[in-house]
Amino acid sequence: MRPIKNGGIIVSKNILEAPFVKEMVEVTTNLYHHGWDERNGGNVTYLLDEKAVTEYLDPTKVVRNIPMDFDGSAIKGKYFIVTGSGKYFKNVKNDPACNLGVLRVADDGQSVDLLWGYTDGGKPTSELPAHLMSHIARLSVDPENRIVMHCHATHLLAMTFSHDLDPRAFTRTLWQMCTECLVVFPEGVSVIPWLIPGSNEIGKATAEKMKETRLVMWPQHGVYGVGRDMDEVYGLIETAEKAAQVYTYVQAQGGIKQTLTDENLKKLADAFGVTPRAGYLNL
Ligand code: 2HA
Ligand code: ZN
Repeated sequence: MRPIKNGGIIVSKNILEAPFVKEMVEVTTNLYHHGWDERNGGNVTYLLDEKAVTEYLDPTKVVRNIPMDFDGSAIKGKYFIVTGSGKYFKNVKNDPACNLGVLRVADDGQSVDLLWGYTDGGKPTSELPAHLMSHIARLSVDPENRIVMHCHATHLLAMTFSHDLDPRAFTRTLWQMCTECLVVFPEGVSVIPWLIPGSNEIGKATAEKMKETRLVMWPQHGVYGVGRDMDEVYGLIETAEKAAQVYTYVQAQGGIKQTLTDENLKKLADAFGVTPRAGYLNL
């Protein structure tokens, strides 16, 4: 809590009431209840305006400095709220201060300054490199991007075992499973090779793809999504996951007998004013 002078009266703004904390609590709870983040699965990072942070926290009061293993100079000074390493999304709502942290990328670019949270001495998610690299990449193509979200969406994950991993083929199947998919992610989804989680290598591969698509599949692991707000990124993952669920049922029911044709998809794109990824429709 930070004491603030308001007309001569000292008041304290409770960070637990901050909209960005509430949004993090809500989204992690939803991810848990969908079954997409078992145990310590999943991680979320949310880029915050300095002004929003300083309403609740004194930016000169650094709780501790936490080293990181990659170069974040491109976003030094930027503030994020980040889920904690090893923390269970199931527990965020009962103890946000232990399971979340507000941090600023330090001037050296090699560490972060913790301003609030991780009260048990914890650290930011082990996927911080993939997240921050994805923020940097995404901001280069969309300056309004704020959120990177990773989860283990069940049916999407399952599809990475049974479906061709070619991004065009993967995207086309998702587009065909629900009419809304093409409208929600006309740029398609990317797929990276299987790589070690938490590594800079997986961070670089993910971030590179984030310049082209807001959804990136991690085979045999899960999905990454980005967006300007929680609704956008959650909605993206939810829509792709629903399509993957339908695909699972369709396969279980004996396979595709009819589907959306490329002509249907083209008409849909025209009706909703979206441009399907070039070369992804056979027209
Ligand atoms: O943070 O999901 O990919 C837990 C994970 C790692
Ligand atoms: Zn994961």
